[in-house]
Amino acid sequence: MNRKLSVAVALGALALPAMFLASPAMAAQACSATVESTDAMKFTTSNLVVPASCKEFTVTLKHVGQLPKTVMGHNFVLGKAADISGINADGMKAGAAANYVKPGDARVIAASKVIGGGESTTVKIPVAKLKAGEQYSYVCTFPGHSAIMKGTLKLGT
Ligand SMILES: [Cu+2]
Repeated sequence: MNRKLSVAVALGALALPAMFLASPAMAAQACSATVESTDAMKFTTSNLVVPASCKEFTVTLKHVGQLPKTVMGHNFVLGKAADISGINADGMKAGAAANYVKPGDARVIAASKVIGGGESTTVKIPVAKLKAGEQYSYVCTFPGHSAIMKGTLKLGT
């Protein structure tokens, strides 16, 4: 089995139990999204809207490139738009061992680990922490990436 296929199979196996957990009322709006990241230091999705009916919103971060995480690592870190530059600066200082997120940073709403090419990870956003009308941002806090690797997120209806 080639690598891409085995990743797809693994993701399918993860998605199945999640579908059984969702109640019929929640099935109408997807409580998950996939964000791809690349060797060109980009997120392929630049904005996300989280349905207010979701309890948890799961983001699957995929690295569709080939470079290792020490060179072109990516993560997904969410905070209020106003907090994101501070989160990023402190995350860079925290270093690779901390996945470039300051341990215990109360401004961080959700953060994934850092992944390299061919890998994928998931991060769960607790929807109760999102307020209507507030602007949120997600970035990759790998050093030097956040200026380009960023997107906006808001709570929908
Ligand atoms: Cu990155």
